[in-house]
Amino acid sequence: MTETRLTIRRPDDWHLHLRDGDMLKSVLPSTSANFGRAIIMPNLVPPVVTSQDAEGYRDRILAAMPEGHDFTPLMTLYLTETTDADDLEQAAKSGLVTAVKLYPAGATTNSQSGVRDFDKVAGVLERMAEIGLPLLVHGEVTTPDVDIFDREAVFIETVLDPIRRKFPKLKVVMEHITTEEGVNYARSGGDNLGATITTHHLIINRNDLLVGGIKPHFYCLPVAKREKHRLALRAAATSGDARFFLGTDSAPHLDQNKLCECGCAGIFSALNTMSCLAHVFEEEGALDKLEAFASLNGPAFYGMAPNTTNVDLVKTDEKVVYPPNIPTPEGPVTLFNPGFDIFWKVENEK
Ligand code: OTD
Ligand code: ZN
Ligand code: ZN
Repeated sequence: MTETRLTIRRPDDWHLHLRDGDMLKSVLPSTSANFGRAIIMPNLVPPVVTSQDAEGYRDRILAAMPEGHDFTPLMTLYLTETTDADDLEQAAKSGLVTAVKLYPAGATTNSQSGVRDFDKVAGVLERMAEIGLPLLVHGEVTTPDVDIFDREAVFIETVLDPIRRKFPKLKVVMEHITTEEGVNYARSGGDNLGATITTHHLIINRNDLLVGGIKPHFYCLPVAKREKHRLALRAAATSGDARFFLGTDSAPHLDQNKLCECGCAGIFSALNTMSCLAHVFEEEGALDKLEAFASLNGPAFYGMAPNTTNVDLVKTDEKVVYPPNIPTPEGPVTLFNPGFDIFWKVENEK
């Protein structure tokens, strides 16, 4: 049996949905087994808005952690038009909160409390620029006249670029970019602009979602785009460029909430992400860039040190079989199916 082994620093996930309660307990081990840290998205119902909310949520995550796992949740606050700049500053300075998340109202799952009038958050953005707290943006406009496939490109032009011009010192992460325009805009920025890329957007395009029958488990927001965009994302992720780093956007929903007339957006990929990424980077002849994407560029952007332990990615001739779904007390959550056989597995440092 032939074996290829790649040792990299333990990866981090710079964009993750863990939910709460039973779902949190069910999905957390998929991440905490292999990742050192993750930026935890605040779109609970109700959202994580105040430092007190973040503290409570962090404690619930830590309480749900399996024994022996060494994982740090990095908390975020959900920016609303009434966010208190002082509360935010205190939460940042105490280390409780690592970033603030901007959702345009209605852009994705549980984003009803998001921002409608950007002038109302100018004071908070000013403060964040001052103290170096990053703003993470879900970069899609939500006005009904803009086609869903154009929402990212229009957001960059009409919202993101004006914000960055108004607050040139503000650190910004373009979350889960899905287009060539997103890649190009991230490349045009300086070192205070970063972009996360999901595993699934490196693998699926909109044909995978829609051709030959609709695939609810490939439905996520931002929606997968045409092939040229997927190729642009692959080029960016595998380039080694420090502005691009992994954010899985693993977003679990019960199957029953995806397989219905109005199915939820979100792909659960935490469990097999590193295996899928090794496959993608190998396909691109860029295995030597995987560590930068998954383990080095993210911490560098956030001003943190990389993890001190390693993981091994090991490829053998033997197929790695992941379960099709994971159980929760309320029903199964389907795991992202990349559409190719997986031969890479993750081994934790002994
Ligand atoms: N996209 N689903 C969810 C969030 C993300 O935009 C996102 O970050 C979710 O279910 O929370 C999704 O498709
Ligand atoms: Zn988002
Ligand atoms: Zn997300």
